[in-house]
Amino acid sequence: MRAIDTNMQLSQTLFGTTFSNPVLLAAGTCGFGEELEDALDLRSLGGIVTKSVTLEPRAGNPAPRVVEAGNAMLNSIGLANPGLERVCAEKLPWMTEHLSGLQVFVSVAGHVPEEYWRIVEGLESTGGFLGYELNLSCPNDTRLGGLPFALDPEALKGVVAGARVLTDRPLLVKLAPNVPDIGPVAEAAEDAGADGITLVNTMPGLVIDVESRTAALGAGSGGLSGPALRAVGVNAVHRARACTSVPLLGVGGITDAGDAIQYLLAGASLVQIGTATFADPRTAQKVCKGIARHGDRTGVEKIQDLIGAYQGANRPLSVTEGAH
Ligand code: RRO
Repeated sequence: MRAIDTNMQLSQTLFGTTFSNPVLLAAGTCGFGEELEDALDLRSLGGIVTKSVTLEPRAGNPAPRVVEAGNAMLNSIGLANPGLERVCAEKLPWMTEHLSGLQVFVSVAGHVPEEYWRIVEGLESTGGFLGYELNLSCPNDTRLGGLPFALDPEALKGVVAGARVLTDRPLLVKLAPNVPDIGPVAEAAEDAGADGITLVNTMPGLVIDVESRTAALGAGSGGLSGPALRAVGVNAVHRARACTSVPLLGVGGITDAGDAIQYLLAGASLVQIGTATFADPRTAQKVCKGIARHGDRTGVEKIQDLIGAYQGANRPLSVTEGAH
């Protein structure tokens, strides 16, 4: 793709490096970049997040792994990935050769804190990526005997603090939407050493086939994504912005530039495109162009002028207004 023809400055410096624009591809939607190589010019993007990497290879959950769920998608992939050894031997060399100049975060997942730390240690001496996104919020493969770490702030802090001492690279933490208030969870991630926070992973959901009375997904319940999740994600960014000062990455239900701008206004510095890429692999590029068009049309000179510019309730109502 040619550089976008715009007066708006889309680039920004974050985590000590330059992001040419604010639109990334979300974890689990582009493999390690190779899955979309033929469909779009990856280097036109702000960056990508890889499929979550586990210590051992994982075949994933039984099919079907993806079903429609109203204005949403439900998945239970089950963390299918080649495992740390093959990622180091095959994926990172490919990424180094083909994606140089693109900002890449490697998503990391595990059942116990030590697995996260061993993966970070295993990747640390290799090149081909900028930083990590700790996936503490997969709804389909929880930590041993419990909830995802992102639902337990004390446990989350332990994982993040342990990873923090192992690397100087940017460390993102990906949170789950299904908590009463995500603000304090984001605060816990920041306190433990996160450089940035990604909000949100998918929402636990279930689709039942009424004829067979069994789950539509092979594995039963799954994670809900797509437009139905967007308002949840935007609110999560808004809450996290109020409670933290690190850069935020907004993800959930973005299909066009307007959706992405909502996340930016709520306080996200970067956005990630997930489900919409499956329908149209060029969504991220279109979103980026649309942000630039919005900026040119409304006189926004640089992306930073949109970030956090949400003005609050349109017309705050008192419950007693109009009462006599
Ligand atoms: O692989 C999955 O089933 C999966 C993961 Br790791 C995740 O973080 N979120 C999701 O919806 N699915």
